[in-house]
Amino acid sequence: MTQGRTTTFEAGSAFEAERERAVLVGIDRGNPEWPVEESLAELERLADTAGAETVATTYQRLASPNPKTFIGSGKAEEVAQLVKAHDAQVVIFDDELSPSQQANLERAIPGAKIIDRTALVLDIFSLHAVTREGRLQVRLAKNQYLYPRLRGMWAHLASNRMGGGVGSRFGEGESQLEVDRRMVRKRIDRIKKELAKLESDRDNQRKARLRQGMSRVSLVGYTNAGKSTLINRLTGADVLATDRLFATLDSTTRKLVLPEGRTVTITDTVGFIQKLPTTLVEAFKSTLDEISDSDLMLIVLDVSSTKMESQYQAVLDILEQIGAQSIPSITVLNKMDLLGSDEREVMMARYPTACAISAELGQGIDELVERISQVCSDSDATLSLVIPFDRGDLISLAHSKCTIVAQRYEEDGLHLSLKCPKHLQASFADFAEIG
Ligand SMILES: Nc1nc2c(ncn2[C@@H]2O[C@H](COP(=O)(O)OP(=O)(O)OP(=O)(O)O)[C@@H](O)[C@H]2O)c(=O)[nH]1
Ligand SMILES: [Mg+2]
Repeated sequence: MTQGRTTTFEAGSAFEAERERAVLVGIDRGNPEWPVEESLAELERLADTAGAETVATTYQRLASPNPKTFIGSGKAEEVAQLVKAHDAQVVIFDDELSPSQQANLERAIPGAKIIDRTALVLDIFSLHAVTREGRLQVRLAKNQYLYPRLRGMWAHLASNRMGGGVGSRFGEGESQLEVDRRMVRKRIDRIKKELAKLESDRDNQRKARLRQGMSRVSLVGYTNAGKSTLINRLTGADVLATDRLFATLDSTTRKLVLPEGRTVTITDTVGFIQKLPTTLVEAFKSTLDEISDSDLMLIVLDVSSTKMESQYQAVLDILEQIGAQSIPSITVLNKMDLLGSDEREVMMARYPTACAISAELGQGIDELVERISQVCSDSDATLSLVIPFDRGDLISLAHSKCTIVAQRYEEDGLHLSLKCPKHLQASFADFAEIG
């Protein structure tokens, strides 16, 4: 027996009526971390961001998706009825559909475009990508997503009535419906090559920062947690911070001078979401490398979200996926201004080592900066060195970037005891004092 629930909405204003009308479909797997209603509510926000109005949502309780049609065939019939009743143009599934599921659903639900969460997220990414690298990364992800789905998808998009709108912004040139796998493969290779070029520029910038011995701090967190608001607050950057999902796709790096004079870099980058498509994680590798190459992560949490803990877990899962799980981190409880004083106490008791802030109001920022200083100096090593006098470069590096504990001049050079940031240790490796 199938169980489930259907919710419908009255059409909104005339303006909304012009937006694409969408039916959302999920599966209730009985997952307590992400109850299906919550996941569908998030899907509705994503649909809204992409420009679709949700006219009905429905779900079915299933232990695992039906391999043929994702939902059961009876439920698919019900969705087809919903589409008719609400004059919907698009049906959005809350999980990634396999190419054959998608093709079968297109047959079972005629007259509507069938897309999944992945296509929707890709769609938003393509709306929000600004830089050349961001656009290329999105194009890569889309083409990789499209590749196994070519037949079904093109046949579907070939119909004029279905073209355009949510889930179909597949970039320039993609209206050439006759495109075949070989061409897409070629395109993927070309994009990868272009990205590799850009990546080497980025690598050079990163190396330059490394040579300067700056610790690299990255902001990570669920989309809409307040990362961009925080980088603006910390560094006076003017990154767009707004109440919409995936406002930031492109990384921004700014310098921050800590109270003791040490300069670090802070990088704001793309936010995470549960069920983040793997194609996106792969395509955004160089952007995500900003995180996996950093020395310290500020994991920004939105305390006003009822899903904060599940969002935190989703962030930790993705950090593991990109190999960043063991980078030192500070948990930052953001939007504390939205909690009442009792709730604040509960929150602080639950995360006693976290930093509580309001990026918006600038509360708790000094303490956060203090914590960043502490963690950065924790990784300093104490070195005893003898630097020959003809290595003025190293002597000045030591004085400008390290904390000198003691120094004395001897015949063989300058004897130094210093606290040295991790990145600079290699520069001094040949000059360790022996004995
Ligand atoms: N009340 C309150 N709102 C905040 C705070 N920090 C951020 N916001 C709001 O939360 C929304 C999202 O903020 P962003 O800084 O854009 O979030 P983000 O993490 O960069 O989001 P993405 O770039 O989409 O991943 C904006 O409307 C901010 O004004 C805060 O401390 N308190
Ligand atoms: Mg942002």
